[in-house]
Amino acid sequence: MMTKASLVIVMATIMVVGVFGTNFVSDADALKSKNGASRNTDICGLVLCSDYPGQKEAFDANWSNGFLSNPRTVTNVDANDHSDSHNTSKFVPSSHNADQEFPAQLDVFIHKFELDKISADEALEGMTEVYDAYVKARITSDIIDGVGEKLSLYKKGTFDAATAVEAIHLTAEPQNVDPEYQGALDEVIHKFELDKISADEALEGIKEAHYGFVDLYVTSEIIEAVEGKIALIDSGKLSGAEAVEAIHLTAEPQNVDPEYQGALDEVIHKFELDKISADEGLDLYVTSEIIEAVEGKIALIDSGKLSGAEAVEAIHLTAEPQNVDPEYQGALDEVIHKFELDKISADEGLDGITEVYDGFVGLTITSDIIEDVGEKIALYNSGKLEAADAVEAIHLTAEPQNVDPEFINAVEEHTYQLELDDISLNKAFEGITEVYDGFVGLTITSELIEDVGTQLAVYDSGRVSMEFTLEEIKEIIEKVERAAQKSYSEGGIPEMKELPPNTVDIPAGTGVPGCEVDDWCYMPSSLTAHVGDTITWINSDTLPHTVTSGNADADAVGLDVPNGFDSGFMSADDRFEHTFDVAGLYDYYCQLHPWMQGSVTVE
Ligand SMILES: [Cu+2]
Repeated sequence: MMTKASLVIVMATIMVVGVFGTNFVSDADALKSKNGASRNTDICGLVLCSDYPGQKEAFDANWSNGFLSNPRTVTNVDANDHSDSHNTSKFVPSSHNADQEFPAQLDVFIHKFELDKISADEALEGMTEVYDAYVKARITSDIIDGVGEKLSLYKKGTFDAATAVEAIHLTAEPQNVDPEYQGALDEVIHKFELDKISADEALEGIKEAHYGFVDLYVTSEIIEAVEGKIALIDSGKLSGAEAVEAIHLTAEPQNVDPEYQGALDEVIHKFELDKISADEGLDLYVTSEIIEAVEGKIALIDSGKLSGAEAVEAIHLTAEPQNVDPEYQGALDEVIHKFELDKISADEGLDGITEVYDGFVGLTITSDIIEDVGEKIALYNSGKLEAADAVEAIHLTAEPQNVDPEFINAVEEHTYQLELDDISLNKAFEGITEVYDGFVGLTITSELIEDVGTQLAVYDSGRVSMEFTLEEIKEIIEKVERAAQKSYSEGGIPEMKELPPNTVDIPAGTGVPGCEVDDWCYMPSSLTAHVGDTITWINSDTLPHTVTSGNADADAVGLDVPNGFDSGFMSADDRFEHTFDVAGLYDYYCQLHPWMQGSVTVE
């Protein structure tokens, strides 16, 4: 059993404390200091100073320059001479970008007030004029309305001048409210975590910072959520370190899931190491989608539907949804791999796959991939897919990232053979149609497969020729391929794989020009061997390649070269071997991608 106190300690140790430069002071008078450089506000125009290029110093300099070169934007308030404050503004409000323009207009007065160039009353006078200009132009927005409310609170005497300026400042820049608020709370919470203050002192400080905002009538979803926690403290449901932790997480919702996962992980890890049994509870009134999903699992345990280790595993995966698909894929792969190695039959493979599937469903854990595999199992059970077909369909469904490469490989086997004059147009077309029907028959599809299907349907309608359709299909595939190859080649020079001696790798990304620049189309591109040695080439690309004697400009290539060789079409993962019985220099290239060149020197 994990107590709340120990949970807080766990959380504290995994916690990353965000400390803002902000130093929120609830007394608005204190916001205005004697000189601009040590102002207690961290807002530079519309953004936090930490986000302003060049930060506070640059903002102050830019503001002064802007003011000197374009005093019009400062309306009727002159920093050095207040006597001309009756001058009217030439400023004309616009409606299309009011929420940028309006705060910027107010900012001029706020900034001058903060730099002690004008009094709070003068600032309010200028801001009232800006506000009135918008009201007169009948331009409104949430921000303008919010500022109007603050101005009327000032007129009613609810706010003194300096408080009103600060309230307007935050109202005009709602994007800064949460960061400022979080920063103000963080400062107190951090002191507590460093044991500099007690939990009670921390709660006092939190309330002070919180009510600083509430008293300014400034609010946000986060501020309201913290208000809820403070109400729980006042009602006695939360107290001490617990309450500080609840407020900390409420104020920084982005930290809830990582912290929750970390706390669960600690417990789960102990269980996995057989150090404890599975039983624990959380009661900080902090929630999230993940927390609610785990709550659902706990309800299943309580209802007796899940038990012991099963329940721990279900909660583990629920708390870390990013791990569901990899775990599931890994479990399926184990079974599928055995089938591919002929160690089990397709029926046995399906039994294993079904067991894995039922295992996840039994834990009420699911995902798009798990559901899609479930559909394939149902198709097999209904007799619509045969065992071996079903295994293949499930394999591709469980690893959707492999669908397009497999499809492309299968289609290109036919288009390249046609290009090499090994088969006729009719035969190639027939082969491609079969590939398409094969994937559709396995109820496996993708955008690429659907696009190819559309071209085949157009051909079936009799409106276009076989040549035209084939060209269209090749173009569709090449587009997808170019995108994939481009992303490979943008990865720079691939790392040299650890291969047995006398082995040459054909890396991914060689199907588009570029590999020749740094000479990695074949790796290594030149190799020295001895008479009688056998060299092996491995195609690690998703595209087919060849290893062919000669080069694109040679009169004779492949087997027409004395002691020459030719791999023919090598699909992904295919290997080609050649034994060199005669000493000499052997150039070779790829017939499909002639920029790919390599050589073997035989001594
Ligand atoms: Cu090639």
